[in-house]
Formats: sequence, C-alpha cells, structure tokens
Amino acid sequence: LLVDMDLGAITKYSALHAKPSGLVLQYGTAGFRTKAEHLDHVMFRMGLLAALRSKQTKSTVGVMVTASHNPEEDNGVKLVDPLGEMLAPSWEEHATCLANAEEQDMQRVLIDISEKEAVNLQQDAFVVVGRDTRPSSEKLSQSVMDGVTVLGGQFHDYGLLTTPQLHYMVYCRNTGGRYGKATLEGYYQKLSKAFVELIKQASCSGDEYRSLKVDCANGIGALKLREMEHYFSQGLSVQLFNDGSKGKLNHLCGADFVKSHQKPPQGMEIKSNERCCSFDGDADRIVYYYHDADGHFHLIDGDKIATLISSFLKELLMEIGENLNIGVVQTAYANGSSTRYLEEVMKVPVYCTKTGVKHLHHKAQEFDIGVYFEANGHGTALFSTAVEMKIKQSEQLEEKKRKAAKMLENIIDLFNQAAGDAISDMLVIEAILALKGLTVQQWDALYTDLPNRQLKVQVADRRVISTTNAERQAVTPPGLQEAINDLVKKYKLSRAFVRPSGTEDVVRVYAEADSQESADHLAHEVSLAVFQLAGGIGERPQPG
Ligand code: G16
Repeated sequence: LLVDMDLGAITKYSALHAKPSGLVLQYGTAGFRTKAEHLDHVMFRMGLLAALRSKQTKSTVGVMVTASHNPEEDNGVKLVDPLGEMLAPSWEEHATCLANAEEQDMQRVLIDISEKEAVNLQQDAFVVVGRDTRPSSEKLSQSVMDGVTVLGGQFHDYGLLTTPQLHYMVYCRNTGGRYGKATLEGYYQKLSKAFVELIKQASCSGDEYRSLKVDCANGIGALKLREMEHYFSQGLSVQLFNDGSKGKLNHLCGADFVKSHQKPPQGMEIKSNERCCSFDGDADRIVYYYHDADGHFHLIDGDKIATLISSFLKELLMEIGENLNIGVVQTAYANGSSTRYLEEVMKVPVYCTKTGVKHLHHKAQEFDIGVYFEANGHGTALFSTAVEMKIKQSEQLEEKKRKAAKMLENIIDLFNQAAGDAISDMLVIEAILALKGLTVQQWDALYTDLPNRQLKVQVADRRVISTTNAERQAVTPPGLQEAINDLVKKYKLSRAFVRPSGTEDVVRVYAEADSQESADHLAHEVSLAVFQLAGGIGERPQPG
C-alpha cells in the first residue's frame, strides 16, 4: 500500500491545507458544516477521501461544496456516492477520522482506511465537483480538486450547480447514461420534456396554473432556474425573487426561513391566493405558501407535498390496475395531522426515520414507490424496477390504462431519484396541480396542520443530548425526557421532542399542540428544560 501512495506528495500538499490545531469536526446530517475559514483542510481531505471511495467502488463519486440553508459565512461539503445517494455511513466515520487527524497522522489514517475498505490504490479514480454561490466556495472546491489530484485521481469540475444537480450527474455517469445525460443540458431537457408532456394532458391548463412566484434564497437555485426556464416555459412561467442580485444568501428568505418562521420571505410581493414557493440555499428543499383573501399566511410544507404526490401516484397505480405497493417516509418533524391523514384517509403506510435524507432515502427504497419528505421540504419519490417493468408492459393495456402508464412514466422522469430537488419537485407539484385541476387552497385544505413551533437552544456541547426512537425521545441528559413528558401532559393534542442539530451548533426543539398559543408555550417550556438540563449558554430562552 505504501508504495502505491505518493506519501511525499500527500505530506507536502497537506501542509498547504493545514488543519487548525485542536479543531474537531463531525460528519453531520449532511456532511461537514462550519465557518468557511475553518474548512480548507477538510476540503482537501475530502478530495483524498472521494478519490479513495471512487477507487474502491470503481465508480464516479461526487463532492458538493455547500452549506445549504446555513448563513453565508458558513460552508460545508457533502459527498455523493455512486448511485447519487449520500455517502455510506461507514465512510462517514472515515471522513470524520480523516478530517480530524493531526498533520503527522494523516498518512496512517489514509492507509488505515485503504486497508479496512480494501481499496485497490492502483485503480483509477474519478470525482465530479460542484459548488454553490457562496463567496468562499470557489477556493474551497479548488482544495477538493487538489486532494483528488494528489491521490492520482481525475476530476471534472462542474462549477456552479445545485446540490441535486450534482447528485444527478453522479447517477447518470454510473448508469451508462440510462438515467440521463450527465450535463446541465441533459438535466434541463430530461425534466422539461417530462413536464411539458404531463402538462399537455391537463384538461385545464389555463392561466391560473401557469405562473408561479419563486423565492430563490439568493442562492444557486436562481441561476439554474434562469438557465432552465425557457425549456419549460410553454407549461409554466416562473417569476424569480431573491435571485442574488442584492440580498444575502438565506437571509430573511429561503425555504428554511419560511418554514421555521412560518412567514413569507422578504423581497416578495404576494397577492391573495397567488401560488408561491421558496428554495433553500442549494436548491434541494422547497416549500409552498400563499396569502388568503384575509391576508393570512398559509404554509404548505414537505408533509403536504408528500401527501399531494403520494395521493396522485396512488391514483395512477389504481387506474393502471397494478398491485404495486407505495409507502411514505417522514421524520419526527412531520405534522401529526399529516401522518393521520396519510394513514387513516389515504390508507398509505407511513414510516418515521431519523432526520437526514440518507435515512429517509434508504427506507423509501423498500417500496415499489417510496415517497419521502422531511417537513422542511427536502424529499423526492423513488421507483423500483418493478414499476418500470409494468410501464414497459403497458403497451398491451386498454387505452385508459395506457394513458395512466404514460403519465407515470413521465412523472418518474420528472423526479430526481438521486436526491430531493427543489426544481424537480416544483415541476412535479405544478404538473400534479394542473392535472388534478387543484388550486393552492384546495391542496392546502386536504388537512389542517396542528399548530407547531420550532426553536433553537444554545448549549455548551450539544452532544450531551442523545436520542432514540427516531429522535422522538431523549435518552440523555438524565431527567430531560421526564421533564418533556410532564410538559406535554399540560396541553391537548400535544407532542414535543428535542435533538442536537447535525448542521448547526444548536439543539432543536419541536412542539405541536391544539392551538398556536399552546404550541408556543410548550416549545418555550421545553427550551427552558433543555437550557437547564443540557448546559445552556448565553441568554435564557425568552417566551415569544
Ligand atoms: C440538511 C439535511 C436535511 C436536514 C437538515 C437539517 O439539509 O440534508 O436532511 O433536515 O439539514 O438538519 P439538522 O436538523 O440536523 O440541522 P440542508 O438543506 O441544510 O442540506
């Protein structure tokens, strides 16, 4: 092994991307994330790791430089596995070891990983790299490429991309082009063709379905949607806001802001009953919203998106007359009303996993059609080969069934099956609304969300909180779960949980109850319990 690695070069280049001593980082919910100035060494080392993973799998892997919903000063890196999925958990551990190794231990850690994973170092490596619009991203992505090169790997730099576009590129490259062409043009054409085909089937494709306001969080989504819009403009016209021309990334806008504050983004004028949506900073999440005639704001989050999509897909399956199973995957953040609606009204099985697309994605793969969405708007649908086979056989079916099968074929093409994708999900939603003749209010009225509140609490070390049961119960620190149980009992239809964030240095608190006032009170009381029992720092959580 030693002979196959140019240890001299590794040491030399590693010193140029030196690790600040004492800094310890963890591969979190979606890779490493922290202040951009602390990440140069992590990027170089993730370049090394990506090259090893590529050699091991004999496939292209991806590295995306982004901190998604985090503030502009942060940055981060997500590694993409050969089928466009998030990095495998065992490799997350390697990533953490490598990122935290002191300079003198680097060689040993690299050799350890190569031995444990039986990496053939003589194998070629190919890594594709993408980045978001943060000012720090260009230089950091260069460090990734330095790392790939030092291990003798080759790379293709896609430059500015949304995160899901990079996932798509990786998937295309490793499936011999069967999934699509690994270019932006290929992505735009594949999705737009499917969208336009679907829209043609809509009986009422009149004006009310044709325009949508999009808040792009001042991020990469704006650039890519601009490039793409003329491909699908015959089916939908989009009006872009927060396109990065003035405001700061994710500041008072974007999907994370809209979902967590339950209010519209700044910089967007909304007339009553107009359909609007927000992307996050790297365009892998989407939420919808509108103002009703009385000026009240209504949020349509990932749960309601999952409901719309799964009910549409279920109806299509019934029309085709196929006995294929469909399941929905959510997390603890899913609104209680959505779970009830899916299970009791739609009669669809619902599963709960830990936060993080990697967990939801794997569960969703167990079904013929697996729809997964986090309440924050991160999600997609996955289709098994059994579904594709049925579509192929549909030529022999009667016309009505054939039409439904064709629709299913197009909708499969419209989803990004590699990862949750704001642009793809937006087009899926727009197509379904048009096909079903649904207004945004009718969609919203499927069920009524239980009032809820999310808060963040600062603690000295958020790792003191550990959880179980898909993050719905705290195991440590002692007494915290008992305190939450007692607080929850005070309110009707209530539920609350806490968990350490894997992307920000905070503890997240979620509460829902029968009224907004109760949800707000409960969330505040739980925050105080976290502050007291889990080592809160700074100001005590204030009500409101
Ligand atoms: C990432 C993950 C999501 C997760 C979110 C928040 O989103 O991809 O699955 O829901 O972080 O995670 P946490 O609560 O652990 O901070 P993004 O859009 O920021 O990449």
